[in-house]
Amino acid sequence: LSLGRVLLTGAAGGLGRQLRARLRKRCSLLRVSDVATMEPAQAGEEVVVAPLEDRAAVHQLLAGMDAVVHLGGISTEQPFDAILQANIVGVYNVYEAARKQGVKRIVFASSNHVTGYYRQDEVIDPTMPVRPDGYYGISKAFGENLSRFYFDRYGIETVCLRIGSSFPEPRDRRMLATFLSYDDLERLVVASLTTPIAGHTILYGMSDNATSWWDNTPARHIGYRPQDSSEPFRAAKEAAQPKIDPKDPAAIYQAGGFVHMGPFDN
Ligand code: NAI
Ligand code: 15L
Repeated sequence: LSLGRVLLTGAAGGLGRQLRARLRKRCSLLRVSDVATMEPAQAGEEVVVAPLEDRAAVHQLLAGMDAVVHLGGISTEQPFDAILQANIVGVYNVYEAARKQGVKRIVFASSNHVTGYYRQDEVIDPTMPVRPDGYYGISKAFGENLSRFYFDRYGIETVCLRIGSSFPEPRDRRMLATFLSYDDLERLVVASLTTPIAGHTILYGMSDNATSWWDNTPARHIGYRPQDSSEPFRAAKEAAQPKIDPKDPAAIYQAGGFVHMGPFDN
């Protein structure tokens, strides 16, 4: 089943490089974009350097596409002005371009930091109110709300992936709960692109971890079935990292160390 003509933003990043290699063989055309330098185009690819805050450039990026996987933007907590341009103006440009260019489905890389101020001793689902842990999480909540508006008003479908921690392996104890393997990331993105009716859906991007803070039951219709788990990494991670102080906010809140980032003097 071909995924058709797909735009991948953030293609120079950690997840972008993974998904580029994995999606390439499934698309009739994969257009990849970033503000940073990317590998040259292979067969079936187009490579376009474009900043997301450049409205005209983003409108060109979406021309002729069937779907977008929007990973581009700032991926950690940073000063508001930087987040405003890359993540807030950037995601607005993507949705306005989708409306004008007739693109009907978007997979939006949101983040668990939309709900980072829930506690590590509670299990939440995607229907619960957001509790962002910084400007970065707020920008992702903006993207989720913006995409809901573009669905309600214009019928553009979006699957918002509140990605946990997607790296080659969990980096610390916290990531035993939040880990998303690269293979499961691919499964999640492919399910989001191919499910017959996506509507507007929010779900957490996680593997089938033994410990978890998130319940994806409200998004079962997407058909995502994780096959990996953080469990094989548990013994090594627990041996490498002493238990952190339970009074430390980084151990209390799902955000982990993000609660210690900022404030910034702009
Ligand atoms: P990354 O930081 O490695 O990649 C992001 C890419 O976006 C970079 O290549 C960067 O050059 C590009 N970018 C930044 N500002 C831009 C702008 N103004 N215009 C055009 N391109 C711009 O991040 P990573 O890990 O690959 O994450 C991809 C997406 O997934 C991000 O949106 C991130 O917020 C989200 N995410 C990732 C998680 C993870 O565990 N890796 C967890 C939660 C969310
Ligand atoms: C994110 O949103 C970040 O992009 C990523 O770098 C990780 O820190 C991840 O969340 C996490 O919460 O572990």
